[in-house]
Amino acid sequence: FFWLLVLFCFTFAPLNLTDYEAIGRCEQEVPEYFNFASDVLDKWSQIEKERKEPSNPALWWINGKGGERKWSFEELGFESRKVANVLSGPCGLQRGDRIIVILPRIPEWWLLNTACMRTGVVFIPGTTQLTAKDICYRLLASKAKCIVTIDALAPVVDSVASQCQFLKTKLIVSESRRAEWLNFSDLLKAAPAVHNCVKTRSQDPMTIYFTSGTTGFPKMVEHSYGSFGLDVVWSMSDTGWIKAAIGNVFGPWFQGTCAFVHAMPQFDPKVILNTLCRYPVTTLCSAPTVYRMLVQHDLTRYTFKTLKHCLSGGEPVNPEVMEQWKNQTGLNIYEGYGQTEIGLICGNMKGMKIKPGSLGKAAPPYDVQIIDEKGSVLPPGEEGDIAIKIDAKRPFTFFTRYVDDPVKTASTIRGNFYITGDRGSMDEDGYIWFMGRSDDVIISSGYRIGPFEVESALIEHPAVVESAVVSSPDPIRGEVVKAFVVLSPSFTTQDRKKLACELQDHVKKVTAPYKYPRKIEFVERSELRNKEWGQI
Ligand code: BCO
Repeated sequence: FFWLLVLFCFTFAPLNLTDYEAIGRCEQEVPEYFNFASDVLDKWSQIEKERKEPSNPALWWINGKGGERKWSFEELGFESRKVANVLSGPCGLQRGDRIIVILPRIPEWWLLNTACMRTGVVFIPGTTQLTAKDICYRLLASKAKCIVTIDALAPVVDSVASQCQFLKTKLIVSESRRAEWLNFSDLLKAAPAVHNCVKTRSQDPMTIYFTSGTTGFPKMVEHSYGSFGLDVVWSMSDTGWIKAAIGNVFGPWFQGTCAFVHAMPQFDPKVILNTLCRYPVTTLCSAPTVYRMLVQHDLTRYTFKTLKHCLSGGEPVNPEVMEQWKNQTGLNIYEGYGQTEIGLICGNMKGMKIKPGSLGKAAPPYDVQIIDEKGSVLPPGEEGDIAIKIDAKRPFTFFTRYVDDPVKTASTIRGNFYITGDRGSMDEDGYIWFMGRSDDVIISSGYRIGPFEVESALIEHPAVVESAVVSSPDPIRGEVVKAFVVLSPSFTTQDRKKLACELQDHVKKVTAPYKYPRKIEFVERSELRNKEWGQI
């Protein structure tokens, strides 16, 4: 999305247009030094002052309960410099240190994100669905020195903090005080407003995302300062995912555009539809599952006065939902295909002919090809691995590495190509068609779920002897998690319906709830053996 948005809106960017285009096409070197806060945000702040007329806000946040905050680029700069002083002062963080930020969609998340750029502290976002086990794993694996969260998750952090030897500071965003935790608002009030942004090299680490794989626990995808544009852009992604960075930070702010945020405690299609009627949102970006849920409602009862452009990403969008959305709103859904490691890979750019069901064409600066197992490019129409040509130089927009995992990092390269892990084909016009994952990662409602993580959670329940977790088709969520479970002999007589609910609740407690198996099938080993031997 980053490149998609940047490309749409080059004209408005404060930096030199020709430079951007040339860098995007890999014809010009990436600048040695780049920092989004000083090189983009502070420039917009300057432009705002020179315009001497009211501009669109940089951030427009509402919470549906009357709470509202609007910040200009100048206000964003002022507040984020104070937060930068909180990080390097009371929190004791230095450039290169890592911080885990587990916050819902509240303005403080945007301030901390920007403050990390100003201080050179590496920002590691996490979804608020994380459990004690997930948080402990992330703290240990990342060696983060500081964690920031809210009241609801502070006790969860405390329950594992003693096992996390690298954790030095806990910062709470709350109106009340908590023992052993620094209070964000107290520190912010006292913090000085002057801060000099660090000079960062384009290749310096900026953000780390945890992303699931088929085996083992989530990997750490590292992005650099180099790897990442007058509209009101509402991108609904949870703050824990790269889509929030692309759609709610870098994309809109590169153009000097307003990032609109609705802090919905719970996903509710009616709230989304009413918000689109009430607020001047011009661009909407969300997972296809959201569109699938929205078209279940009678959309003719709602008038979206300003909505002009709809984007989707995170999972494939089906032609039926595109048609239903178009019939009811008159608007197309422009699908983007990407991943945590790379950002946007293919997309349906504005003005381009949309072929429903395809991922669109390669997004600059990428040369996307379909290749076979030897690394040879396949002709149009043939299925293979969706790959990105890297030639001698790795594109600067790529993640830098999987942290602490050089073997895994190397395994993504085949000859002159980066392997996405997805299968597909390309047609004669250069459109890419998605076929599925080449591994067992499950893409449900836009979430990437590793079967190993769900199996690990299930096995912790006394009723489970063994389990195998796979994807299962679903009309709304695209895919859902399905678990085949072999029960312990002492549980075989129990009510299966109740037991399935118990196992689902158990998984929701052990790991982030979005991963829970929405389908469970109990199987017996003998059944599997008999099936194998053809006796059933
Ligand atoms: O559906 P259920 O009610 O049975 O379960 C839901 C929640 O109720 C439950 N839950 C949440 N917090 C809980 C909890 N249960 C117990 N304790 C808690 N604290 O867990 C289930 C969570 O599922 P969900 O998140 O799918 O919920 P929901 O409300 O159905 O949301 C629907 C969507 C569409 C809004 C949501 O699935 C979503 O946000 N999907 C998009 C994900 C996304 O942004 N992906 C992009 C990743 S980045 C990327 O792909 C790279 C692209 C460049």
